[in-house]
Amino acid sequence: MKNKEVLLERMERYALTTFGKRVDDLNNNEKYVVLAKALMEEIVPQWLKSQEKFAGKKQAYYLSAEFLMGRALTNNLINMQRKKEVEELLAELGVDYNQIEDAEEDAALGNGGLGRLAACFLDSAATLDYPLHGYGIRYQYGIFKQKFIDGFQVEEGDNWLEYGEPWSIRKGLESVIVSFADGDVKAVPYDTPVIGYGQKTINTLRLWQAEAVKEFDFQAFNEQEYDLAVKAKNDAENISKVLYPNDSTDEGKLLRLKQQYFFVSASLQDLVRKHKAKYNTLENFHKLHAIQLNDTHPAVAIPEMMRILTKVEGLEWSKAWEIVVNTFAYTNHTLLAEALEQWSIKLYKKLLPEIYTIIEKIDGQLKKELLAKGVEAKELDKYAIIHNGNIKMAWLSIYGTKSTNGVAQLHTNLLINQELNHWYKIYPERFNNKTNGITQRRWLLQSNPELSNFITELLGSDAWITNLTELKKLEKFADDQSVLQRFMEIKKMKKEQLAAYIKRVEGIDIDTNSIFDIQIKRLHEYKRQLLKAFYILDLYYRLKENPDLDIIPRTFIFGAKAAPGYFRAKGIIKFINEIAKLVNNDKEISGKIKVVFVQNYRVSYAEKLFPAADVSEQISTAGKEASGTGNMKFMLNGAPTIGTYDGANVEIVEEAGEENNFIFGLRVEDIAALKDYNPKEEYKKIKGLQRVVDSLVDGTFDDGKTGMFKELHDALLIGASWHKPDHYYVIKDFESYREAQQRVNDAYKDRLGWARKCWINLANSGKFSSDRTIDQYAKEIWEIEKA
Ligand code: 73E
Repeated sequence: MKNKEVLLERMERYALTTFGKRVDDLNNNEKYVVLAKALMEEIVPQWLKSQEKFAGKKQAYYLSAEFLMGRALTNNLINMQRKKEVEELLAELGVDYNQIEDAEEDAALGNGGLGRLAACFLDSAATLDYPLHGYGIRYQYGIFKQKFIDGFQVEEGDNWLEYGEPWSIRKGLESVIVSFADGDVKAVPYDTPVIGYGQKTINTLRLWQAEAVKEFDFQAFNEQEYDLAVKAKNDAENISKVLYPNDSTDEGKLLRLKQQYFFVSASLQDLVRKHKAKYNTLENFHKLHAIQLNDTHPAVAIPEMMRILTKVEGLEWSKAWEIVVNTFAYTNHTLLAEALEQWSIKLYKKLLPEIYTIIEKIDGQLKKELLAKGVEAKELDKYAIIHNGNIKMAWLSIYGTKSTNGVAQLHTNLLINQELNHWYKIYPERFNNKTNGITQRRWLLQSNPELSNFITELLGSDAWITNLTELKKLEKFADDQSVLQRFMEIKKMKKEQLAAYIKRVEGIDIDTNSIFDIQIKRLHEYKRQLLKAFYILDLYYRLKENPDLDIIPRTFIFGAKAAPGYFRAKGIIKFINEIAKLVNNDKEISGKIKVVFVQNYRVSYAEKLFPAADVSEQISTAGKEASGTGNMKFMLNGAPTIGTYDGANVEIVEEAGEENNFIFGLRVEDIAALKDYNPKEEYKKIKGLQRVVDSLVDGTFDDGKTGMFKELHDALLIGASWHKPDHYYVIKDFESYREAQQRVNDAYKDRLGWARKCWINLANSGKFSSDRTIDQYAKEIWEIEKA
């Protein structure tokens, strides 16, 4: 009771001093802000205390260009174990908690899996009492907001800071200067607390904002220099203006390189300054810091640290190299060629000439070392960091770190045996796997309280919240009808909640008795949303021909953003929206199938979608999805997977059994063995397929004269200058997918049998907690200890 009074008193104070009103008179957004501020007053002292307990101990740092945090309020309340109390307090004030929750903008400072993984890792580390802190960029605009107009994706800026962001604290006095060839920029840190479950440990996410070095210049300007002064200010601020909206592609743009160096240099300067203040030497830096590079985006940390150690601090090159290699570790997240970062020498020299010289020196050292290890001179090109006018960031990352890891076993095997095999031969001890994970606090406890409570009730304990393998004990209920019945009731409830939300925000009615078949992830050809689209269209035509076709009603749900410059991905969105229009408006089909492409898929929408799913679509071309993490979120909420043998799907099926999932399609080795694949011939042989593929060009659909549909059709049947026809095997896998979907339909008829599959997936999802992943990073790479 007392806590509540204190909280209310604090809220009243913030309402007065921040908004000049009483709490009663605030709108929902303002109420959200004062609530968060009031909570911060409680969090900050504990945060400071938590930092003290790690003083003098080795700590780990996660350098990432993206942190896809989503909303913080509910997550923080849950981890503080105060959600119920705050809900009650608000209720007493006549305020609905859900409306306050909904007033918070997502912190959408990431594209997809890579950025969300970083967020899950921070939650897990704090919960496990590991000192892990994030370093990144405080983008003023996160990933764009998406709308559909006439079925086309339209992007809008995500000005998430507009109405105030109460969780971060500007630490202006800890600003640092980052130097580029064209001038200096000030990096200002904003710190956000990362609260572990149970609130014992509170770590820090430090995001840097770019500002002009001297506001002073603005006051001193004379008329002629005004525009120059404004330009300098804009140029500086532009660095942290906006997140690049590309997932799994490399954009070799100057501003992107500036962003990378900006946050990396600021972060390293920050760490070095603090370390020196304490130890007055950097010789022991690696004994107290482990720095994980989230993909190659922060790989410039390697030469930057060499610069600081040798040129600023005066250490010997070889000593410095030893410190660097023993400090850094690198995670590879993709094998896609278009995602492997290569910066042009020209760009680097122009912006970071000193860093470029250091990279040259590293490259020279590498060649010597390789020759000494018996590599033949003619083989050196394969390893060269600088080659053909480009700098290969992956090579730099492997050579400059003690650890290179993949994100699922299949992915790591492909790295070791194929893509990076030549490197593996030189440094086998550096390579390891760390299968991704997700935090059950957000993806079950927060997003599915109904199922969470049921689990706790059955287990007689909530230990699963911090030890997900406890769920294995649920397996003994797999044949308990009353348990399965309750599970189905909860699933129905989550479907109703989702349906109500979809009705409200999309204006579409969906039938909660239908199978909710969901594919939510970035739009990319390799993820094959098009395969699902073709399946739906084929099913539609089959239903038209045979109204008695025996199917369980289905709602096909998609959520995906396409990179604004990815023409084909946008074409696929338009195509699916055209199919949705055709299917949803056909009275003859009504009640059988429906297609919904939700707008602006993001973390807070995901929290509503995963718990409501009956089927999880994980249908990437084998070998292309490094891990996937959405697949784990579905599993944790008890949805079987229809998927390929790719990424972490392999491990999901290993845990939950093939018989409880729906595996189809070519495997990695099948694709490798394919010869003379001719989709133009093959698509004619598969019943119904030609009709749906040709719907792209035969006038069935209208792409508004953009040429999008023809281009998609050509990509499948003719190919393009940069790829063979159907290089993601949509046509090749179609029949196998359709057959797997038939198995889904048939299995769902047996309601209890279906619930049993869901249940066994849930019970075996323990491995996919990011708590397990973080424990492995902490022990096997970072060598850090819990508080
Ligand atoms: O398979 C996912 C993986 O689960 C992978 O595609 C994704 O990372 C996830 C987390 O490990 C990923 N994103 C990027 N590369 N891999 C990427 C590349 C460039 C820019 C932004 C993101």
